[in-house]
Amino acid sequence: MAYMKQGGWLSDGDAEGLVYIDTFGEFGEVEAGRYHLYVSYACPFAHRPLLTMQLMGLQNKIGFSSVSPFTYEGSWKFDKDYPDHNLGERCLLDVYKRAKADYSGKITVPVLWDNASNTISSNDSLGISIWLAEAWDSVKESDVDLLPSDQREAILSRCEWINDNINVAVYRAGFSRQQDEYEKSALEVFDTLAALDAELSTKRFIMGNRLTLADVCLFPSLIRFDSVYYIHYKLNKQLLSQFPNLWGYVLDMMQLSACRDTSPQDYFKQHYFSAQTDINPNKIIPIGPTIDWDSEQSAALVAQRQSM
Ligand SMILES: N[C@@H](CCC(=O)N[C@@H](CS)C(=O)NCC(=O)O)C(=O)O
Repeated sequence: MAYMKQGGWLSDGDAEGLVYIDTFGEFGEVEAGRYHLYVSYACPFAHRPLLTMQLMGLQNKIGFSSVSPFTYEGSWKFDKDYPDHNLGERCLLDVYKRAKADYSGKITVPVLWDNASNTISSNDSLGISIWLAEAWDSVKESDVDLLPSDQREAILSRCEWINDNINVAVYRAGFSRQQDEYEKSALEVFDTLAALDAELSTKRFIMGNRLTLADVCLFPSLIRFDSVYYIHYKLNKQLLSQFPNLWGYVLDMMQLSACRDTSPQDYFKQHYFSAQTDINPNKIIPIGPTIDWDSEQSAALVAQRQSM
């Protein structure tokens, strides 16, 4: 496991006994141009604040950079195709070091950098998304309300459920080291997908007819399913595209530029298949699948969802 220990880099260290000193989590004032969001397009957790920002139309107020799909010494790096547009650093660990020279912990995305206080505001994907949805509501340039106050608690509890049963559950299956552990985790994922498919047969979004943070948490795992998780994590009982309601939901979401622009399938595959070498030691990137988001069949499913 790669991480930092009191400012030193351990590309393959034993994390036992590591004291995680995580002092991030302070957001400053809402100010255009002040913050920069670091993500990897591959990471479903980083996808949350990136989607939130784009769905709210905050692209002109908050910048973002994606790290390269390819890692260096087991950690996130920038390169000429995926540069750090804010600080010009070469690796994400340098951004963490700027914030805290003796940082101990993992170098994870997302990171929200505050240019005014010259530090990391937060590296917690849901925390950043909630802050964006609430604190930036009055300056947003779209009419979505991702965290309406009348449903706040219900939405956040749904986000937590989606996190445990989908977002993290697919990794549990994919990184299993025992047959029985894998089978149990993989079957749990498919039970959850079946339940969600049934749920979405009567409503367009998770909370009914409005798009909320619950969808911002669910969509990132679904959009990676057929191109990555199905083969890489051996979640191959069924393709997501074989669940009619879940697939219609994904196609419907993909009509939004915020979803389409932040879901590069080739990048997803480049990262997962090249970086997670425990699972795919030869780093072979599969040739498929080819997904046509705009076929006639897709358009018919989208029309059906949009009339719900
Ligand atoms: N608690 C974090 C978790 C994010 C996370 O797990 N990010 C992964 C990528 S999907 C990461 O950066 N991993 C790097 C590592 O573990 O070294 C959040 O939700 O914001």
